[in-house]
Amino acid sequence: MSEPPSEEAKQRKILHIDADSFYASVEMRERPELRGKPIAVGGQSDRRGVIATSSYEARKFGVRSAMASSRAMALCPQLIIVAPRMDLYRAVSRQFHQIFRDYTDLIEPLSLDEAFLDVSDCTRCSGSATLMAQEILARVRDELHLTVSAGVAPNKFLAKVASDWNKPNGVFTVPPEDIAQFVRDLPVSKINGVGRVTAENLRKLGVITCADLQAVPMEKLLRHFGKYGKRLSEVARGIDHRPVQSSRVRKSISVEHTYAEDIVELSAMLVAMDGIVAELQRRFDKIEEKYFPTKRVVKIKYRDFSQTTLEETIGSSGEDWCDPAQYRRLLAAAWPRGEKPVRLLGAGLRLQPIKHKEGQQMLLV
Ligand code: DCP
Ligand code: MG
Repeated sequence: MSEPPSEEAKQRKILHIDADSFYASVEMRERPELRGKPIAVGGQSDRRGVIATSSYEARKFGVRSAMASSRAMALCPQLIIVAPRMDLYRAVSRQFHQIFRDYTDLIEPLSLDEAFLDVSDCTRCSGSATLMAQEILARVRDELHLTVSAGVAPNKFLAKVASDWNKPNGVFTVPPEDIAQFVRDLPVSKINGVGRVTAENLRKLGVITCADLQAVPMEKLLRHFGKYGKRLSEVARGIDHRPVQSSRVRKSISVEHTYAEDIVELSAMLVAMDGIVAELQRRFDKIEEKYFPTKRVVKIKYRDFSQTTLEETIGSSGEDWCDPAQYRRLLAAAWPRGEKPVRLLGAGLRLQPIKHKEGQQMLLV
């Protein structure tokens, strides 16, 4: 008789779920007059003036995420651009997660519209991950009037690739016995983490598909890509041991800079602070879907290594969290505590995960 599989060898069942044209679909659900039209979310009024996403109708014209709104309008003059409503999308995301939790608690969100679910221990649907995915799609459609797509596979890498395969509103399963065939023709650019630069470096080695990558000796991969070479070699064969991790909760985000020469004048510190806050803003933008800032923090390390921090609760919502003027004001208030030349300045935000606000703004559908 065979032994029960060890934890390591146990076949996992992973779902990757990704909403279809997420922000745009939510807007079309809320505003029926937009349905069936080329629409985009983002744009004009947004201070960055870019498209966050577009409806599938708009995509036919080439309108894409991260494109300048002016270019999108040139491609599709009848395009309707609506302003994003993040609170609404957060509320919808929580509703997705409520459905997911009927299948597992092991959920790793990647963004508001995307998550990995480890359903290995779920007994619903006779334990069939594909049936669970189909049921989730049907529930999202019936209960939330939106569509999502799902990838089903024994690991995160394959599940994520697969969720794109039958998009929109589709499920694609990579069963263990199909892995070798599935990866063979897969372009390496589909590997999560292989950006334009890595793809180009791989191309120079003659590598376009995962089959090409499998043929490259490990020592060559290590030479060209360092430690990442090992991971590349594994994913090329469809291997990925990363567990699904319920999200790590951040308590704060900060940017610090140590200056080559101490800064003596407060006026120069204030100018330097603007640069630090710009970087903080850039980093916070990447996680803003998951956290609310609760406090601003300024840190000063003086020439003699003594240090001080000053923090301030952020008041009403809607204010600009990374407002440089607010950080300058805090710095000007904190510096006189030591009144010495400064070797390091820092700016940060204390954070609260958005899920803690659950229930406060539930959307009625
Ligand atoms: N988003 C953004 N800026 C980008 C990419 C995305 O603001 N450069 C936002 C808007 C999207 C949401 O994130 O609606 C989800 O991103 P996806 O990449 O999953 O794109 P969509 O869900 O819009 O479309 P798809 O159907 O291709 O998943
Ligand atoms: Mg999506």
